[in-house]
Amino acid sequence: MTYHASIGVAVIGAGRMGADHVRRISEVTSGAHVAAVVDVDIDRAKTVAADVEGCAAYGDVAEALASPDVDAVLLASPGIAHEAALLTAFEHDLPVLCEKPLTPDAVSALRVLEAEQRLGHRRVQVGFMRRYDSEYLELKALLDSGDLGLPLMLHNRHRNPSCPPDFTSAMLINDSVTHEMDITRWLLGQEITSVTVMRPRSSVNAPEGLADPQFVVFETDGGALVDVEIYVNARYGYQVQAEAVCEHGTARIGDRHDMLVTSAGRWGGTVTPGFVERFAEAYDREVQEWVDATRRGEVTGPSAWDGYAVAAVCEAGVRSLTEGHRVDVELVDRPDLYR
Ligand code: ISE
Repeated sequence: MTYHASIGVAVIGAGRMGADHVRRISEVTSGAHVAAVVDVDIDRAKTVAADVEGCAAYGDVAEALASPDVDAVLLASPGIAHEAALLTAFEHDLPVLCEKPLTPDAVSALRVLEAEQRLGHRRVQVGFMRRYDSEYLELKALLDSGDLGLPLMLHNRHRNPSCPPDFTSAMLINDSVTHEMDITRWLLGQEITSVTVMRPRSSVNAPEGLADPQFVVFETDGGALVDVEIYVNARYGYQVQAEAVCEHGTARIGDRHDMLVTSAGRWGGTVTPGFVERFAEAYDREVQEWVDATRRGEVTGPSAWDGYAVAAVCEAGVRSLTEGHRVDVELVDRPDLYR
């Protein structure tokens, strides 16, 4: 087995997530360094690269990935640009940690699956980072142990303080509930077979025309029922909670209180302001495990199949939101590479 001392990572996309990953790889992760920062806005790439010694800035993905200094790719550009970047990475047989979504829709996700199958081995890990959160890991271990019997229901709450100005009603599904789609499939080891999206009246906090909050129900091929409350303008902070209801007990995560203060007739703790803070440890663990696997010459974590399956569930979800009824999820047969 070849073990690489330090892998050179090209970070594609120098926005909020990309810049955070550059910082993480430079300051937190061991066994990797940022060799290149790529952004269509070359000035933005230069600004982020300037903080890292020996790091090159590029405006073009193909040029960056052809560099002999690049051993792996962290893809943090907008989803619309993922397919082209993934196919370029495949040309160089480079491992890729691809921030969600794999691609914006199931048809393009299938093209990525097909290209990866032509390589004959997995190259892509999709950035569903909740799988690396210590509380979700604990819940997964408990469910897998079978101590509580079979999971029957999963209740999820997902609240953001506010959403970007260009957020649409469909993005509550595609950009936010996408995490619960992945976590449901992973925690239960089941595929989602249908999605129903319901909408209460919109919050006064939501921008005009945005259907926020929404209430989403998944059915699974293992007979479980899953609900997700998504509310992206909750104002008070960032909160993600899950409760599994099993045959012999329940398990709940996400209450997250460290210090509790009692004073002036009230008691309580604090709520994290956003997902970067709430899932900081999960992002660190995700990137470290990706780097460790890459150095061993392996690919682990959520696969391109997981990215495709979630894209298919998103499509059913958006249809349910617009058409107002339950929509079945259509999946192709799982290829051998992903079994
Ligand atoms: C954002 O893109 C994320 O990935 C966050 O984890 C999620 O909480 C948020 O709703 C999304 O917009």
